[in-house]
Amino acid sequence: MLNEKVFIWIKIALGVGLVLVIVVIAIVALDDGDGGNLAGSDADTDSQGSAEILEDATDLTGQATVEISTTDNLFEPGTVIVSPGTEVLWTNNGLNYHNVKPDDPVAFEAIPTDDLAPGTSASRTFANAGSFGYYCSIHGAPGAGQLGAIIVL
Ligand SMILES: [Cu+2]
Repeated sequence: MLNEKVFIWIKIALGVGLVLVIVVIAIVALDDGDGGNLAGSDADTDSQGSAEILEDATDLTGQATVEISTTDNLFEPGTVIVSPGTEVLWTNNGLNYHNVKPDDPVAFEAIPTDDLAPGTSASRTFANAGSFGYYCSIHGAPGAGQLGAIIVL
């Protein structure tokens, strides 16, 4: 009797263990799939966005330094095309405080509000090709309000 009960419990334990292993494998597999899809869709969105933006962009390729005037509340020119290695200099010509934050938080180092007070300038250098949308978080959000884009070709 005892041996039969123990055997049954061992069977149950093995069954539960197998189910747990399957669940863990399924979760890991789903996570991997999501991560891959997210990265893929981000890249797709960026390339499509830059293609649409290119028509309205100001071509400033071949210049070592490019200036963007920050006013209340616009970046002018809003979308610029520059060459790799270009220093982009934002100057706050407005009366209000502004900042420069990349749509993708890790795309480039943001320029904080304190570094772009009225009458001051701050720059970032764009070494690599890509499309770098940005915005002022005081007067905009990613893709809305006070925004611009640096397209490095
Ligand atoms: Cu602003």
